[in-house]
Amino acid sequence: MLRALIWDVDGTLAETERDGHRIAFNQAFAACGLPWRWGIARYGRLLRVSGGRERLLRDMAARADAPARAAARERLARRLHGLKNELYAARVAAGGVRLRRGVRALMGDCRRAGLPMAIVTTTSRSNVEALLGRHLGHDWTGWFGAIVCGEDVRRKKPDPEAHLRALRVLGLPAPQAIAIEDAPAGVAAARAAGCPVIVTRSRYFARTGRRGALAAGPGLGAIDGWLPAPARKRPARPRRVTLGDLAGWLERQAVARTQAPGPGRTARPR
Ligand code: XBP
Repeated sequence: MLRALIWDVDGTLAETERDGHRIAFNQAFAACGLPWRWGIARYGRLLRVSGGRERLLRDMAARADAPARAAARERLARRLHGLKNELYAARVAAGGVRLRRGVRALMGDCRRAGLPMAIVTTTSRSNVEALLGRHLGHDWTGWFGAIVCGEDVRRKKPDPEAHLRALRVLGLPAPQAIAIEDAPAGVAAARAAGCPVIVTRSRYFARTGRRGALAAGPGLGAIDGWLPAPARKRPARPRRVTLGDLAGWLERQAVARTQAPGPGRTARPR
């Protein structure tokens, strides 16, 4: 039975990376007088590293023109990261980053049904505040039973620490809380925490696999392209992923498990 929804932020709620964080990083480099610029493809490769400060350090490790000493690199990364977050917040406040289609509607489904939601992200809290304050209103924190951000954990995704923390706060067992993620690291984190996962593919993670997930598709704003397809009786509307679809996917998995051959069970003849 579905008892909570756990939302990832970057890539899942909004396409924050290419036109949000990446541009803000480049503005921060320029503001600090650095000639560094992250192009779209390069930033995509850097996204394998969770956490903006960690991403900066990874990039600096490969640069001849970065400070040689680790302590100086760490200082520079902190300065750039703080500035990047300010620039990102300004960009979001100016309307530069929208929620993805279907996100707000699915959140509305949850609120009407009284289903608890959580935010589980390894991005900084200030970025989540900027994005959700802009799109859900000043009382957005009241929408969520748990909000876990990058500062709240020692180990970022793909480690399950953030998901486990949210589950503790919600007081729910992992198998009853569906996590919505776009990137392989997020899927791995949620799976390691024991949560069933829905994959909503994003621009940078357009090929995240369905393996280990209940379902995967191109976004919550459409029902075409999802595998498995939502099992609806009628009506076929709305043409977006609904809470009923999520519950249906979870139920299908439960049925498949009871039918799977296990110790002491034999496969049913077809
Ligand atoms: C996304 C991240 C973050 C953002 C940038 O996490 O890994 O690093 O790219 O934000 P998630 P910060 O998919 O869990 O939302 O610069 O604050 O790290």
